[in-house]
Amino acid sequence: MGEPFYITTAISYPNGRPHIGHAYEAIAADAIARFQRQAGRDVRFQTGTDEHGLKMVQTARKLGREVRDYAAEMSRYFKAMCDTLNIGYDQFVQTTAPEHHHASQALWERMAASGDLYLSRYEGWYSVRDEAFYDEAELVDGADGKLSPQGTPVEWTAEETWFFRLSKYQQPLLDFYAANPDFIRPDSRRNEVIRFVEGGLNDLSVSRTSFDWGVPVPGSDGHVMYVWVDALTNYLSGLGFPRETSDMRYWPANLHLIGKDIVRFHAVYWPAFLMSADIALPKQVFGHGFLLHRGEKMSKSLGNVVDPGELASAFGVDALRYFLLREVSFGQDGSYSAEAIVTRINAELANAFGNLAQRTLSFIAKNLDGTLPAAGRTDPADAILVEEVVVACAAMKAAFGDLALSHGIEAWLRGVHACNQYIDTQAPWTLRKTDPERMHAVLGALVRAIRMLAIAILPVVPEGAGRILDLLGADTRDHAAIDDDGWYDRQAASGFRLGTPTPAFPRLEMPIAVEAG
Ligand code: ME8
Repeated sequence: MGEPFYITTAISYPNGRPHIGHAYEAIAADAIARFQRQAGRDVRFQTGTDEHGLKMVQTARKLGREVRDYAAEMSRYFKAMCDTLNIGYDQFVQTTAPEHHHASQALWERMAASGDLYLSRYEGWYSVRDEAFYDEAELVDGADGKLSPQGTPVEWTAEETWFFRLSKYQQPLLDFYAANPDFIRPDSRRNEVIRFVEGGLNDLSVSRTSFDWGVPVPGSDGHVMYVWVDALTNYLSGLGFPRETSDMRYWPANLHLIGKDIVRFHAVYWPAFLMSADIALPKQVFGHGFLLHRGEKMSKSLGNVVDPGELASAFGVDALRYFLLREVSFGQDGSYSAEAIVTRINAELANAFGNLAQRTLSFIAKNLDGTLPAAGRTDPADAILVEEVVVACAAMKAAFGDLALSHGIEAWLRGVHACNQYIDTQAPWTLRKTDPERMHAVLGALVRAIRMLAIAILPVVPEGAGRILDLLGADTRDHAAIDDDGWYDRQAASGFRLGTPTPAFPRLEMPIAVEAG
């Protein structure tokens, strides 16, 4: 086993079914987890649902449901989404689990032992939609009163609560950001956080008494923890904290992958809680952008909240995964629509790569009875092609290692395009009659290239790329194996035979039903 790599998504509020934003985050995290596994890391990938808080209470009440049952039911949709989208998580945390309560109380007790918790009276603004407290100065004027900086309604709350001495951590946090320039990414988020912390930190209200749906504060009847205190603790509770389990080797986390709207909680509150509890800080928080439908923010009232399951059944899981990671420059907002998905998938996945693999492999199946031809008469163009693909795959690896996902896929496409140009120039279908020896060498170079390209793109499109590799009998799928050019000769010498391929990445048609929404 290699060095541990612990990646987490945010845990989602199960106050409704998952939407495409949840799917986007899960897909990105899954691709990174698969990529790091290929690179030999001992990966732990965690996701889950954030089941406490006033938003859950109010939603369940509106629906006339028991909040516990409602949370449990909706959480199942999030799990099902992961199954549908090929999200290979290792742990799915639900914050209503007794072990999670226990972990949150253990963290609380450590913060109390540091003298960082005290009882006082809270009076201020709260947004239930964001589950966040805001300073008066941060609010903006809306048509019907004050709104949070995120544009959500706020209400005045006044109650006795526990406070966390966040103010004490202003300087330690600024020092930490300065010493760890990669802690918050991308840079735009980092600058926002630094400006916010430099502006001064007020102590944070960390318990509520006006409802009881949450983790009870130890030794303080009537108080439940502020939902973000317990929610953030999921990253530890999922490893067994406070027990010294073997899974604790994954702490500190390498990457908390979250959306841009919740960077403050992860890059300010969470490290402050951990400093107080004397626990190591995560290595990186990456705030990805928002996914917009045709450039507009999704909202139930606009009727453009598309169910990721519907998108997956309309276009295919691989196609959805590829589109989202390719289309959106990681870290920025992105837009999706059925036309954009169909256009992108047909051009790149179906035509450029799928067709390359399908044409080459079915030609071998049909004309050579599935046997991989031995060397044949080589030409410098063959080695040049293989080298171009090696370089493209290496560039993709470097980009993925740096979370530049769409740039990585772009680099990969350069390898795919090189193959298509090579086919056009070498015209193996013509060589069949005129120069079979030369055709053998061309097919050999193409099979080598297709195998490397399939391994490289596997984290993005595990199903289709996996099928191509299965067909080639290529079992080893990690980066160490990718440019092992002994593979082809061994495989050809072993007498291996390809089966008849079916297209791994079919062309898409515009579905009417999805666009109607
Ligand atoms: O914030 N595009 O849960 P959540 C991309 N429970 N990402 C989006 C998005 C969109 N349109 N909408 C939401 C919570 N997200 C808390 C997290 S973590 C300890 C607690 C992202 O269900 C959002 O930024 O509102 C967040 O990372 C994730 O989806 C869950 O959002």
